[in-house]
Amino acid sequence: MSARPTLLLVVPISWAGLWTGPLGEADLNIVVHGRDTYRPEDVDYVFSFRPQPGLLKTFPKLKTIFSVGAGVDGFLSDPEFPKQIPLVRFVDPQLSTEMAQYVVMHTLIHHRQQRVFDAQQAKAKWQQMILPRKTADTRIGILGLGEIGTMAGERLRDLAFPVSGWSRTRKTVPGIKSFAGDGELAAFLGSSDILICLLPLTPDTRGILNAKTFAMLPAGGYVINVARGGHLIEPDLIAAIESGHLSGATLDVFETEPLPETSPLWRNPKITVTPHIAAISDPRLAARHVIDGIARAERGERHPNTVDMTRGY
Ligand code: NDP
Ligand code: OXD
Repeated sequence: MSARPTLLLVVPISWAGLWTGPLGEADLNIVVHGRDTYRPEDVDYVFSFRPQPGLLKTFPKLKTIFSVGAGVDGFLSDPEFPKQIPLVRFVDPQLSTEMAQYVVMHTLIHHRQQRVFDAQQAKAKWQQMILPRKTADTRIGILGLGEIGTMAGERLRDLAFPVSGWSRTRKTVPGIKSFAGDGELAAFLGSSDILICLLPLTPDTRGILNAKTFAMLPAGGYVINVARGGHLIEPDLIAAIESGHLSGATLDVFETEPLPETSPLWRNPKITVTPHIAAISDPRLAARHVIDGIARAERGERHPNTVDMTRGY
C-alpha cells in the first residue's frame, strides 16, 4: 500500500483532467471514481461537488472531504452523508469576485433598463428615456451576507445603491444595513427593490423565494437568484411576474439542472436565464486549495472553511 495519501476525485470523468493535471504537482495518489480501480479502504480524501448519495459512507478511513464549490448542499442532501468527517468548502476571492461581477451586471442591466434598449435596437428605434430610474431610490437587498453576499453588497454600495443584507447573525459592514434573523425578514424584504439571493441551501432556506416573500417586496420588485434553485418556488415567481407585482427576474440556478427545454422560465420575456455560470471554481485554485487542505489535515489542523454540520453551511 502506498504511504502517500490517496485522493479520490468523484467528478464527471470527462472533466477529471481539469483537476488531475494541477493536483499532479503534489505527492498524492490520485484516483478518479468510475475510471480507476481503487480499494475503498485506501481512500483518505475525497474531492467532489455532487457525489452520488450513499457513496461517501463507504470509505472507512476517510479523513476530509473537499468541495469543488462554495455551496455544499450537493453533499448534505445525501441522507447517508458521514457527518463526522470534516467537509471543507471552497472559499476563494476570485470566485467571490466573479459572483459579485455577475450580480452587479444583472443589477445594472435591470436598473439601467438595458433590455428596453435591446428591443429598440432590434427595431432600429431611437427613443431616449424621459425619466431614468434614480440609483438612490433603487434599494438592493441581499439575502445572505457571507463571503459572496458581502463582496457583492460592497460593489453595489460603491456604485451608490442603498444596500441592505439579511443574515442569521448581525453584521457590521460599512455602508450596508444589516437585518438579522427571521424576525427582521419582513422589514428587510419591504425595503428591497432588487432582491438578490446568496444564501446557502439548507432546510431553513429551502423555498425562501416564494409567494409570501414576493408579496412582501415593494411593487415592481426584481429578483436575482444566484444561490441555488431550491431556494425558489418557480411557479410562485411566474405568478408574481404575471400579476405585475414583480417586474422580472434573473436566474442562474434551478431546481432541475440542466433546466428542461420545456420549462416556461426559458420563454418568459421578463426572466433572464443563465446556465449556472455566475462563477465557476478555477481548477488550478481548487487544486491548490485541496493540496493545502490535505497538508493541514495531515498536520491535524482543523480547516477554517470546515462546514458547521449543525447550521448546514
Ligand atoms: P457563506 O456561508 O459565506 O454565507 C452564507 C450567508 O447566509 C451568511 O451570511 C449566513 O448568515 C446566511 N444564512 C445562512 N442561513 C441563514 C438563515 N437561515 N437565515 C438568515 N441568513 C442565513 O456562503 P457564500 O457566500 O460563500 O456562498 C453563498 C452561496 O452561493 C453558496 O452556498 C452557493 O449556493 C452559491 N454559489 C453559487 C454559485 C453560482 O455559480 N451560481 C457559485 C458559488 C456559490 P451568518 O453569516 O449569520 O451565518
Ligand atoms: C458553487 C457553485 O457553489 O458553483 O461554487 O455553484
